[in-house]
Amino acid sequence: MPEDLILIKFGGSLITNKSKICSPKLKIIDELCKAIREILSQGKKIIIVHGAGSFGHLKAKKWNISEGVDERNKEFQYAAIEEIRSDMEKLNKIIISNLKHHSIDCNVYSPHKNGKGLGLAYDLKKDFFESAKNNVTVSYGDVVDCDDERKFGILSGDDLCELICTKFKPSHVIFAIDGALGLIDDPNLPGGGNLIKEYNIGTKIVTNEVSNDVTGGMDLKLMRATNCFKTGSRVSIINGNNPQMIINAINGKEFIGTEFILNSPD
Ligand code: IP8
Repeated sequence: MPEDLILIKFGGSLITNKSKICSPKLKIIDELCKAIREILSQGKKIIIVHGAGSFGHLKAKKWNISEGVDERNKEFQYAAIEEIRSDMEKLNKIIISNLKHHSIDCNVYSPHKNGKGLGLAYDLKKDFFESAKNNVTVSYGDVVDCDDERKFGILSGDDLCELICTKFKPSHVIFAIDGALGLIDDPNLPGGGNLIKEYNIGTKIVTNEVSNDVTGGMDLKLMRATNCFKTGSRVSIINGNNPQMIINAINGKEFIGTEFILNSPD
């Protein structure tokens, strides 16, 4: 396992205003990129995967893109796919230019241009990370084609994270989220529930995310994060609005968030 390869997922709600179409959160994107600079300066290699937020989910939901082709609406769907892919490229460019602003040069891996297949069936290419400029590769959730009757669908950034773990075995995977300090035991409890500091994988928790997401929201994230942990990576879920916590976690310092663990039953 490459000790120095870190995978960071920027959640879509962290980097965009989810309910306002194509609305980036520029300040937090800038702060996250600054944190990436610091992590790189410690000699780490980094893969960044970003979610879609309001650059992807709103139109994908309107045209049912995650369900595949609908013969009655396919013209509208294909037009929407063009728009979503272009919107995702715009969001990606915002992140890339921010990285550049912090003197970070990177490779971009656009999922729909480089592969096919939905969810874990996506054929992530071997050169995904190998040719990384300055040891940074950036990719993102996207609308991708597939060979079955659905013809297309959504590849979530969370799916990509699990695929990357299987192939490249990063030492640490960080899911940077918005809206909570990490995993919460039960968001329906008075006060919004309690932070789970150590999440013993497999433990059932309540997630109440009803959102505009066409991918699985927190449930998918939890499943993908658990599977990343099972490939041998360290996994943490951290509120990305305080990027110092990401740096602390990577450096083995105390941080606020959730650390995945495996406590075998006695
Ligand atoms: O936000 C979804 O990626 P995610 C991609 O990482 C699209 O789940 C285009 C909705």
